[in-house]
Amino acid sequence: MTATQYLADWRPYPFEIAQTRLEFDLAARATRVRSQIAFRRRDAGDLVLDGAGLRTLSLAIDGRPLDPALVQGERLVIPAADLPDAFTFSAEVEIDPQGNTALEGLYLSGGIFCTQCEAEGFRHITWYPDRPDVMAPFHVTIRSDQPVLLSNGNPVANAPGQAVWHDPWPKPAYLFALVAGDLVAVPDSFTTMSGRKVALNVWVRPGDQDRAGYAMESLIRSMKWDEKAYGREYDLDVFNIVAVDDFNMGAMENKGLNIFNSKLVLASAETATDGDYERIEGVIGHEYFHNWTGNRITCRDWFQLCLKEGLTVFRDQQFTGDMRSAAVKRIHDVQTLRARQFREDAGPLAHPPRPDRYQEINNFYTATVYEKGAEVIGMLKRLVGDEGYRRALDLYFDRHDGQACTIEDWIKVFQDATGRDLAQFKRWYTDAGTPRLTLAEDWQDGTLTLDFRQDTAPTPGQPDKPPRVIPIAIGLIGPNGDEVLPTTVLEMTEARQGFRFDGLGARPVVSLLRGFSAPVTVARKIAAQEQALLLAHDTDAYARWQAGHDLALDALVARATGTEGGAEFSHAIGGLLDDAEADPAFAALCLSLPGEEEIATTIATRGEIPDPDAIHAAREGLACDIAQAHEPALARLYEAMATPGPYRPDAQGAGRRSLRLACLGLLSRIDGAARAGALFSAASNMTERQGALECLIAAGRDADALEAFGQEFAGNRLVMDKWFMVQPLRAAPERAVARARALAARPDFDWKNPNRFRALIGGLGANHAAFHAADGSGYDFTVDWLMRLDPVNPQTTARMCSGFETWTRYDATRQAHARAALGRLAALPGLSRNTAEMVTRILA
Ligand code: 0A1
Ligand code: ZN
Repeated sequence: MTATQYLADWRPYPFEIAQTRLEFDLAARATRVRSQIAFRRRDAGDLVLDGAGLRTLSLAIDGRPLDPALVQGERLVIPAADLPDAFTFSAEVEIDPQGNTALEGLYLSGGIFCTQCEAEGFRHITWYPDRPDVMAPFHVTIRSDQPVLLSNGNPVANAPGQAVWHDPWPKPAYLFALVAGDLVAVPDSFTTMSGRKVALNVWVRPGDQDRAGYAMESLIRSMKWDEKAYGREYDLDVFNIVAVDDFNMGAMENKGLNIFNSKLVLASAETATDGDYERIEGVIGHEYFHNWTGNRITCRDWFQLCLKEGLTVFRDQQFTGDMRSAAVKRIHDVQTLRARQFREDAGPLAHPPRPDRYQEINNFYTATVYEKGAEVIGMLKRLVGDEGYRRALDLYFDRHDGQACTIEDWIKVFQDATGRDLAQFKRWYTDAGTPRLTLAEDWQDGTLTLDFRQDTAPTPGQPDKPPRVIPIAIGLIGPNGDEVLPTTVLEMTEARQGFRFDGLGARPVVSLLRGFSAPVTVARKIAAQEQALLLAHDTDAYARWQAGHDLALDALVARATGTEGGAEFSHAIGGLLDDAEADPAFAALCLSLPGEEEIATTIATRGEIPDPDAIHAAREGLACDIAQAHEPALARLYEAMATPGPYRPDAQGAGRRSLRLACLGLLSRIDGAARAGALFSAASNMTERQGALECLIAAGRDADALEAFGQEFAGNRLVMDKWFMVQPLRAAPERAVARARALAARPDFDWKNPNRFRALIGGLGANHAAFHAADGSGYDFTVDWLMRLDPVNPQTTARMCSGFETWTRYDATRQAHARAALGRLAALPGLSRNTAEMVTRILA
């Protein structure tokens, strides 16, 4: 059993590092790493270093060899008594990059040497204080016959067979990176606001250059944006981005040398969708923005992860909002938060944005730390205003540059910059769970009284939930559709609190939680006609969309639980379609019905047991009814939203294509997927081709298209990932598991590649009715593959366990199947610490 780490146990490291020198002699099976670390004592204590899976060849202090018996498992402890106040620790170790299938530390991806050190990967490279509060300048020498040799910082020397890099900015080991391989650069440059010329490179495999241009453009936009929006300038002579095919996550912000999953770099009209382009821009921005929020100012310990991640997600969301449509971006972000974070917060894996304990830190790169962490910052900004936010951020950068910080430091800069007491606000960081906001309204003689209550259900280890500060942005819409109160932020601090609005002529409709001003769920009684009024007239785009979404959700829940529903929604859609062309992206959002997972969550929240098959049937039925009721308008829009001319991945074109595909999705239910078949053959961009293919699969008319697609893109891994993903995802639930099994048996199901594994196993997991098949086949298939992957790649296995986090909300038969499947996984001999922690928490 692994030990739990506690926030309360953090102690300062007793040494600081003046410099870290590393020398690598790269070889696939036996890489030699020599290190020299210049330590200086700061406090009393032993020298404790971390190391895992190293073949240690020598250890020394100031050249005097150390007794190998000082190695205790994954720690090397050198007693304080044996150490002067300043000394150099040196080590030589051997590691096996080719055998490193876990993709943590130094590994090989398609012949390219690369690293992943966050959170605790550096200990797989050499002995080191592998903790984020120990920062040092790095001097790195790489010897290898690979043509391109990269590390962090600035190049010092570069000759065939050897390169030397120096990174002057003190950094923790998790930001170390090394890349060596046969790579080509797409180069450009950027001159910062103070005139520093920075050489930029996006490194890809030969032949992929023509798909790296968008990543480079996104990088330049990110660098400009951070100067303008936050006054943050880049601080080295070079900035390198490398794309690799085997990567556990999206990308990594290593100082001056970002390493990316190739799917977040490579894009062309023929191979990437509008969604892919938007993600590339957002993640390139995210990693770049980490240079200040994460690298220059890092985390004191891993409990503080949301200090860098919540803030950097918040910044990348702002960036995308500025580059594209802010309203559409906000709605997308709310959808993701609800789908992933609310679900996490409501189940056995719930934890606060700043957890106070963990077993395996890699299991805490979660929607709560990232996306809820960002929402919490959005609330702070709403509470202190734009000016206050800017002052606080300026103070944060001034005060903490070069430091490893905590959430307390972060909150204090807001207090100091704005004079506001944030003691109660801090609960958003320390308390898990999504508050539920209940609104009761009273109307009398021109006065509207809003009576709010907040309550949060207990979460694992946190039975009591004191009230939080909730910024509730509202507006009031008169019965004729006019706004009678513009956006006003109510600050709720009590468990129950009332707000009065006097002097109103007629009873208005409350436009609630405008802009999604707090990450809460809402319970209110509102008539369908009032929702329709908001959908038609609300001035806040999020609230408008939400009104339509709630109408749809109510209809779907009614249908899935045996009643009628959908007339009001269908009527409202009629109005929406009439002026859809004015804002196609928004119309597309409104036309896309809530997903089956969300319907299940809503039913469970109302205290009932969701039936996945009934939910699927309800959604199909409503889609069909809408298509039938509005066929002429949908058909007209489908034609009108064609985007002639060369493909451009901008927000405008993407908006038109998203409306076109929303119409196609509905029409395919009633035209035998004829339009989808035609579009699949005619489309020249991947957005429309994939969209059409998904419709064909859902309609069961996919054989020819899949064959053609598979042949055309057999040589393109990223596109074939789509091919593997859309089949289990879109297939009718009764066919999806069999389909997934057949795909898994193919020789090109390269399951050790995380993208391919996630495409197929995750594709099925996202098909709600198939994953939760009543006979347990979805659970069994998934667990069979998790058991196979765990010994090879524990991190990706553990992350994918979260598909099971909702298992207790289903009926007894499904629960029994899920418990049995998870039990098999738990019993796997040698189960990794990562997966063991996840299964234990899910079954608790
Ligand atoms: N810090 C990166 C994401 C990342 C996190 C963990 C990893 O390995 C466990 C890898 C990447 C980011 O936020 O983009
Ligand atoms: Zn990040």
